[in-house]
Amino acid sequence: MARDDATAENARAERVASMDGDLARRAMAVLEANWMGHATRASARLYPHQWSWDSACIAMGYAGWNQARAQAELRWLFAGQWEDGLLPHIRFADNARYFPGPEFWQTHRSPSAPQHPQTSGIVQPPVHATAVLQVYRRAQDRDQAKRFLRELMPGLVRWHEYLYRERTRGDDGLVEIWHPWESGMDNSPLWDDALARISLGRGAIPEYERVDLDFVEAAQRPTDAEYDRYAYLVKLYRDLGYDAGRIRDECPFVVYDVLFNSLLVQSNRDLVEIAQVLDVDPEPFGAWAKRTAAGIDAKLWDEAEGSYGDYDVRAGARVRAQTAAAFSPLFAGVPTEDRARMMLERLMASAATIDGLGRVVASVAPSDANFNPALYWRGPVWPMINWVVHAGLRRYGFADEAQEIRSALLELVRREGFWEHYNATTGRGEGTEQVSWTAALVLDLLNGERDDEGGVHEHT
Ligand code: 9WN
Repeated sequence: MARDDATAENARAERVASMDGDLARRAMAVLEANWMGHATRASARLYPHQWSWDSACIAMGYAGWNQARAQAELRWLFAGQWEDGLLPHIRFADNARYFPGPEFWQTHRSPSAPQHPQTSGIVQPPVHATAVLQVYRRAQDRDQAKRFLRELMPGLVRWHEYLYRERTRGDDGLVEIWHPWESGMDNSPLWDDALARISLGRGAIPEYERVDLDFVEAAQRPTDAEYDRYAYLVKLYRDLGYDAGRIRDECPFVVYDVLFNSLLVQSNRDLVEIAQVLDVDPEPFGAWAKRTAAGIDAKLWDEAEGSYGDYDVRAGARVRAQTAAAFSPLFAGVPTEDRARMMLERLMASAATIDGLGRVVASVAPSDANFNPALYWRGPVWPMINWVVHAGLRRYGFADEAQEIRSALLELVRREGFWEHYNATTGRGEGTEQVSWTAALVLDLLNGERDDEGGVHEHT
């Protein structure tokens, strides 16, 4: 970097650090502590590797104060991409303790997996094109940032091509997930029925040992029965050599998830913009966005309920659970204005109210029978979900409600620090601590104050 650019970047880092009292500085310190020299571990203790969707969020957090880091983060992730385009949900660091580690995944059984680096063999929600574009937008050195776009675009395209090639069936434009971990919302009640249908005969469960309970109370983590099924599905995929065609036929867990598909629509829209910057034909990405948005509207909207939701492909039925994922189509500009208004009412009625904070989005609606304020994806407040909903509300012009959620989330973090999630009744920080994407999304929200209306795109 030229001296002038370095000075400008330092000046900007200083400006960012002084935002919101010491909140931004504290957020930056979390990322600094989790920086491994080439990428950022998801958290200080429980998650010592690079996670796919965390990493995209982390890059957005770095983008406003350290472009070099933001770009390095995404480059490192994409260096773990498989030959068939699969972007793995974990890129492993060496010698770190976590279950399931590379010895359990055994991805060498797939001809597409890289020998090095070691990775997992499933995916996470596709928020990467959105992250790449955000990094570009926040860059000061436009030429360099354009080179970064040019460098990352092929990997992004191969990633989406993989999803449309291997993860669709029929022509409804929706992509499917094959593991609860692929949703990013591991023990959400969304998966209860699909997992309950998996009966594990003698010898079906591979040998494994949980590590997570060494770090976090069991009451805030998935059950052993859930872990048995998570491990069983991984074993099934590795036994099938991670062959997508065979998994598609044999997998007992196949879901069209509304959050995953909504993030994909937005990522496609962002690919359109990236293509335009690079003077490349944007049409194929626009067509993907349109197709998947239409699929969400046709298959995942329930008129009687007035809500979007997931679809269990194996059961041939909608999934009944009131989770925050239902609001994610707002983020991608999918619903009509009428539907958006219905969603807004439902959202604000089902939000969590924590003493002195105003409303914030709980992962499961407090009125849902499965709601548990402290149990991971079954109730607690997750920053990423609130970030998605906040952007969705702004996109549709629901500025006051967006502001309410933003303020409440930031206040939770100010009070408690950078936790994985926050108790939906008491607001206490729970799960694991020193969490990178919590810090990064706080930085992005603080930075967003300075953006033009929304930092999200027009509703198309
Ligand atoms: C499994 C890293 C990840 C997040 C997920 C969150 C949790 C892992 C786990 O942590 O999942 O991928 O071991 O519980 O559910 O959303 O990406 O922060």
